[in-house]
This record gives sequence, structure tokens and C-alpha cells, in this order.
Amino acid sequence: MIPKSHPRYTSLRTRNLIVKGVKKGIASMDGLIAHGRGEAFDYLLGEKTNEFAEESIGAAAALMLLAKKPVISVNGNTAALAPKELARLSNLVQAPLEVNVFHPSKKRELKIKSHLKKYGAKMVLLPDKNYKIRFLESNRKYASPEGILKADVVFVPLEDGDRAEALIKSGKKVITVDLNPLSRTAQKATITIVDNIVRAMPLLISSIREYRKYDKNKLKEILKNYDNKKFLEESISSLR
Ligand code: PTJ
Repeated sequence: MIPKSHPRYTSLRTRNLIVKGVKKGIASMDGLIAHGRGEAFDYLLGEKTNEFAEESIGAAAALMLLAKKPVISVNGNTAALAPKELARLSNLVQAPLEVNVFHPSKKRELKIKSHLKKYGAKMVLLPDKNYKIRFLESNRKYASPEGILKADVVFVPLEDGDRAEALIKSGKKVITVDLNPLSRTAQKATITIVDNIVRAMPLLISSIREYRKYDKNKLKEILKNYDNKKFLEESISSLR
């Protein structure tokens, strides 16, 4: 039990969600290391949602609302950290959640699916070994024919590697949440939200609730004026 008065209460509570996720078989052991990397960047970013992240969240909300077929990719860490918000986002924009893990385990994929359902998700897809994303070698290449393969916009939080680039090469737009603005995924994504997933998800959901009152032209205008490179640079400067 972490006392609420502890100066690092929120950070320790979030860390505990990953530890619990590993114990439940949702997150992988490697997820602990990935989380530690995230924590270090979060510390440098002031453990708050900075203005550059708010701008990216707004653009991400506009893109999710303009998408014809948005899909939300879920790995072990995101499922452990934000299951309720993933379910809410999915139901709000009618975007299926698609389980996609780097460290292969059918058992874990199934556990992630039932975990998300328990938190209210209605549409949860699993990867199918008969269907692959092009330009990828790792386990992340497997996809659902009803999800990522058909998507025009893919939300890919908390991963680093070659999938964002492969998805973009396949003609899709990619939104990521990554505390490390220098990661390959952060650098390659169409929209990079440099923030902690536990803070970014509720803000993304409220932006979508607000922006869905806007007409399409206003949403297109938000995207036209958005410059991912600029906000990535601002986030990198704020680390120094
Ligand atoms: O469940 P699996 O098998 O798919 O594995 C998931 C992990 C996250 C272990 C896997 O995708 C992985 O190894 O990821 P990486 O390459 O370590 O990248 C994770 C990225 O997420 C890093 O850039 C971290 O800085 C970032 N990150 C970690 N925790 C958070 C985060 N970004 C936002 N919010 C966090 N809480």
C-alpha cells in the first residue's frame, strides 16, 4: 500500500499497475523494462502533460474523428495501464481494439482480450497468422483482416521499433503515445503524443467528445495547422 502523501504516489501507483499486469499474465516481463524507460523520460518531462502534448492530443482527436476506419492497437503495457480508457475510446469512435504484442504468446493475447472486455470493450480483435502487415518481420506483423489491415488510421501507443514505419509505408496514418520523443515510433508517426498514456488517454477522450460537435472542415483545418515535427522538437528541447 503506497501512502497518498508519498511525493511519488502517482508514479508508484502507475508502476504498480504494470507489476500487477505481469502477475496477471497481461503484460510481459519485458514490459517492466519498457515502463522503466518511460518513467525516466516522464521524470525529465516534469510528470505532467506539457503544451506540446496538448497540441498533439487535439490533432489526434481530429484525425480519429475524420478516419474512415480507425483501429486501436493494444499491447500488454497499454492493456495493463489504461484498460478502461481504451474501452471508452473504442466505443466512442467505433474503432475496434486489436491485440498486437511484440513478445509472442497466444495465452497472453487471450488474457488481454478478456481483460479489455471486462472493462467494457465491445470490439476486440486478435491477430490472425494468415494475415500480415507488409515490411515487418517481428510478431507484430500478424494482424486481423478486419482491423489493422483495413484501417486508414492506427493508434499505436507505447512501442518502439519498425511497425509505425511499416504502417506508414502501407499508406496508413499512425498516432502514437510515447514518453520518449527520440524513439523510432515517435519519430516516424504522423502524430506523436509525448506524454504518459495514463494522462493522455483521458485527455484524448475529452477532446474527442468536444471535437465531435465540430464540422469536418474545422477538423481538417486543425490537422492542416498541426506540425508534428515542431512539437517533437519542442518536447526534445524540454528534456534538456
Ligand atoms: O506486450 P508486448 O509483448 O507487445 O510488449 C510491450 C512492450 C512495451 C514491452 C514492447 O512494445 C516494447 O519493448 O516496447 P519498447 O520498445 O520498450 O518501447 C516502449 C516505448 O514506450 C518506449 O519508448 C517508452 O519510453 C514508452 N513508454 C513506456 N511507458 C510509457 C511509455 N510511453 C507513454 N506512457 C507510458 N506509461
